[in-house]
Amino acid sequence: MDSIFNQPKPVVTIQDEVKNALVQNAAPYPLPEGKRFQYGTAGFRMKADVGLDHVVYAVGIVAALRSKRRNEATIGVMITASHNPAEDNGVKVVDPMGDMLEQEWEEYATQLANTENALFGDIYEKLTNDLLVDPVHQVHTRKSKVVFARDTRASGPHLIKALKASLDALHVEYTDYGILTTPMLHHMVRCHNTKNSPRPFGEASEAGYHKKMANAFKKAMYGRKIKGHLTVDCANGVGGPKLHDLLKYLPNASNDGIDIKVVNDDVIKPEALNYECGADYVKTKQRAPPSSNAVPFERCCSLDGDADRIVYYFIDDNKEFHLLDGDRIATLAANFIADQARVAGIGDKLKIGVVQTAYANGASTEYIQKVMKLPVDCTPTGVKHLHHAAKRFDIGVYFEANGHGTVLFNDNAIDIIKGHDPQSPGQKHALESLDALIDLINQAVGDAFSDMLLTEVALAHRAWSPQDWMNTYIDLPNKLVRVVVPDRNVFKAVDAERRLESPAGAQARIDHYVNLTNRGRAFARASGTEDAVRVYAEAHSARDAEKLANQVAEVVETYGMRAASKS
Ligand code: NG1
Ligand code: ZN
Repeated sequence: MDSIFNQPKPVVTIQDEVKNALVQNAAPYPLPEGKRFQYGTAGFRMKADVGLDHVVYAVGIVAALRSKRRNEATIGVMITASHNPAEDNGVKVVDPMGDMLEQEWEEYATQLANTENALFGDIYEKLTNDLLVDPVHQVHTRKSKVVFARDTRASGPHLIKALKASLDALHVEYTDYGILTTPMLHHMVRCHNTKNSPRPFGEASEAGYHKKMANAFKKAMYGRKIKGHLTVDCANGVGGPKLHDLLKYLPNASNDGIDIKVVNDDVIKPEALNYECGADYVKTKQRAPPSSNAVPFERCCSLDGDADRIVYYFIDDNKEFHLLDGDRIATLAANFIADQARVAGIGDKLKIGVVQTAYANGASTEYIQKVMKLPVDCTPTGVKHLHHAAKRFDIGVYFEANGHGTVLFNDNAIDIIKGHDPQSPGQKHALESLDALIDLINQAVGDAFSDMLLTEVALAHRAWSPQDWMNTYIDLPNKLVRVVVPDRNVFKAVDAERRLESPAGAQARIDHYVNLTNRGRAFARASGTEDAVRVYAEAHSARDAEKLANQVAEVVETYGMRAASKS
């Protein structure tokens, strides 16, 4: 039988007008000499003034191609460098359902970013033929669609100009959302692409985002009261103005709602961004931002620079700091959701699970498995891996320890929650809270606002103070070390990054030290965002965790040097 796959592949020629425009519009954004760009875990991220405009121009081409590949679905482009310093910036591409760009396409983005201006027309033609033309998938003349936004960095407007220049050359239909948090942009993308589907995500506007979340929050609270107030550190980033917007829609303290005190919301002084504040500062320094004026035993949380990450914390009456990180949010959320499902009478119909990375504290993993009796999956670092793994559950809760994460409800879970006939008022309450959570949780991507409101709802339902939450399990002391080596790429990790496959012999040395340590666990892996190897160690005591981390760091240094001297 003559299958269409046997037919010769047609060749598409791009009009000279488009190829020339691609080259001409790129003129203000040359490829800097001697630089090599790579689309990593967080897209492209670097100092904003060393060729990032060239990279962003190239990303416009990627987004246009990606939209065509997905039958002119709307693709997102976000300009942000998250928790990095103010002088950095970055860019990442958002796929149609609001998730991260498909991994295979990271390579095309890398190729385009490293292309000289003069070759943009030719590479566009080549990639069109390689990626879009096959006997079953024809390139048609409908326009690609892209939506984009930026955070509050000073370099943002210039980079947006570069992005528009390549989108214009390709006649892309686009919407400029101005300044948004990263998760808000993901929300917009998913709204656009689900407009006519059986499960529309919502209204693709800022007001639409705020209304959806505020209404879901009110429903999920179900008349519960929140004790005390919550201090939110916005890292002097985009989260500040956007949280002030969201607060206009949320019920306030005098209205049975939430009493939020916003701190670090200065977006006027560019250098203030992420400076001595924000989720990354709090997690890595293990201390409250000096500016937060934390009151003993009151809930505090910190967002990162683009508001896709959150950690909670409090200080006690000795001013001692207590961190409630992504692992804590995951356990709180999973526990709450599993309980509500049980009360609603649908617990046995739903497969609920938690996804973590190797950086999750061992005590949290044990708590989920042994006390909560839920399955735990471990994936490599980077939310795209966790997101993917979470889809294997009906309700998949995923969080990185540093506070990136969300909860995914699949169609089966949504159908069961919406379709179950409650047998008692208790069941009805629980079903309605679960239903509200489907909207409260930003299922496109981890969202600091949504995770914050979910945490508040779960604490209110349990009437828990931050200490009650802290007392659910005791973290194992741990230590994270950054080791600089001549070439981090010689360190190849396997088994969800928990073991080193190469350099040969290194893992055996690590195992040796781990086996000598009481409750010891350690691993080393090359960072995906920095030129370094990260070492993580935990043990029953802080001294042992530190000792083990130093021993493993030494193994990494030795094997790193050895590999360099051989090459
Ligand atoms: P790398 O640099 O690959 O360890 C870091 C974080 C990740 C994730 C990414 C993206 C740690 C140990 N690693 O990755 O969790 O957040 O940045 O931003 O926190
Ligand atoms: Zn971020």
